[in-house]
Amino acid sequence: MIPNWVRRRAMSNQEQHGSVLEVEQTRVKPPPLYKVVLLNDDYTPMDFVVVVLQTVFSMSREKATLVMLQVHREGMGVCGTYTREVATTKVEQVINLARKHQHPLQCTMEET
Ligand code: TYC
Repeated sequence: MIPNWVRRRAMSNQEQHGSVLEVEQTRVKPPPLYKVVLLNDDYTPMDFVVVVLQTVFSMSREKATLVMLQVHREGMGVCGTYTREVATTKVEQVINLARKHQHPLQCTMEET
């Protein structure tokens, strides 16, 4: 399968080959990826973290529980790896949900 980051350039080749339309594929550098990292704190309820992981990262309840427990025990955990724009949006969604419910839950992103 051709990855998204392969720029497809349709090039009219009329000058050289009459009316034949050729498609030229140019490989470009893949975009940098970012890990979205969830941070532990002493106050955010475990159930809330599980719901956030299910909602923002489309995790099953079981997977969300595993990630939440990992963050609880280790201090931080990776929720997923995304392009910069998607990672930024997910960090904002987590922080906004936490703020709305007055929990101190924090989330950040770092380049892989
Ligand atoms: N440590 C929290 C508690 O004991 C639970 C928690 C888990 C909080 C993960 C944040 O990212 C977090 N209630």
